[in-house]
Amino acid sequence: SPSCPDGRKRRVCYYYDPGISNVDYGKGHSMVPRRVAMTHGLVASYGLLNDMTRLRTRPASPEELLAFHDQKYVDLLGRLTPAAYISDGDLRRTAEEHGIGPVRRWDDGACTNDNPVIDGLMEYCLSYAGGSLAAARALCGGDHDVAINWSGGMHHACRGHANGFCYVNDIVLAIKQLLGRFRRVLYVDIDAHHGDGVEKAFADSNQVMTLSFHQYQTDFFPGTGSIDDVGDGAGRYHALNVPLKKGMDDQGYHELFKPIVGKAMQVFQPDAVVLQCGADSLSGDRLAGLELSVGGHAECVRYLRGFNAPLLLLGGGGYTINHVASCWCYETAVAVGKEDEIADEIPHHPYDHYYRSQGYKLQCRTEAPGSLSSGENKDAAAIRVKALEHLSA
Ligand code: TV1
Ligand code: CA
Ligand code: ZN
Repeated sequence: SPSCPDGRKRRVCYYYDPGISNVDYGKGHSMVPRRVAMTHGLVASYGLLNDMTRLRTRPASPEELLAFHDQKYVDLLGRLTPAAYISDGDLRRTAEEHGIGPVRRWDDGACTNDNPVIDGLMEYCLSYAGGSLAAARALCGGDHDVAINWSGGMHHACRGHANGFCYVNDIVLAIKQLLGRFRRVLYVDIDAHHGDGVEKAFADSNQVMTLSFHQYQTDFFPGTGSIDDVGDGAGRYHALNVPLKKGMDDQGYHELFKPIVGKAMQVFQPDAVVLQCGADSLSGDRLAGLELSVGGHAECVRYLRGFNAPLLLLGGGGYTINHVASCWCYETAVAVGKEDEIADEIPHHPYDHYYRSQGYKLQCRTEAPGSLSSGENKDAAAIRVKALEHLSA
């Protein structure tokens, strides 16, 4: 029987490395990798693992990171441990030059550090990058239509620099892998933050179109991604940005997302699509202020899946971890075409106590956006017009 509204089954593969549950950015840090283990626990409890091929893959090799990152930075990641960071002054200075380790110290001795020296740093990087590379290879091989790595999506990492909780840019690596087989790749980024690292890596390319939707206001990280940033040289109009005000809800979001992504699909005609599914765009996130529901967020996945191009789904941000796991589990159901079959009631499983505050419900069924009264303001309408203009240029 058909598994989705368009009657076409999708062959889905899925990467998960249980080692992620031991990765710790430090006490009080916003980034909690355990949310990926929670997602996996939910996916398993709903029986969705039976609908996907599990990618049993090796971690990436340090050499594979060199497809984007520079040698000095990869060497640093390989040598950097919490103990070596403390005992080796040269290493400490090098790490801090590359954005890793405490750089901001407060008078009271506390320090905030987006990119800490974590235990097992290189293993963690090689695992999530290896997952995105394996997922990309699965799409290149043609035996899968959708490939998922919820531990990937680290869109801020630069060639030789950690940035915004991201050490290695698995997205750039995966897109480069896809370009070995596909001529044009569309990258769509629904994380609440601007996908700056990916945009910059392909800013002068007309083979990759990058399209980021993000909260944009003074003091919101990273501060780039204005509507007027459209790429350089041959890549002009192949980088698109859709800046959003905080408070943007499902309806307002999709009045932008669908026309803009639809037009991008039409004019760019990509051979493969990468969707960074950062879940910090959900309402109630601890860092961001957008107000998507799980249903509204997953609608982005459903919409892109409907174009039938090979689709790579990656994670990203997301700081209210029970919401993140609910969202990515539901999106896994969308990928395999079971979104109408999945019960809102969360099954009993080892992580179920995390969902108490949401009444043990996935909260995936939301009211259809009203068709009459538009929730849109003038600013959003002007952004849509400009973005569509960039796509016709
Ligand atoms: C340690 C402990 C680190 C508590 C970081 C929020 C923390 C943040 C922390 C935090 C925090 C940021 C900046 C700092 C500009 C920098 C995965 C120099 C309560 C994809 C990355 C956001 C988002 C970085 C990543 C941002 C992603 N916000 N508490 N740090 N200054 N950094 O603002 O896009 O989601 O916040
Ligand atoms: Ca984004
Ligand atoms: Zn984010």
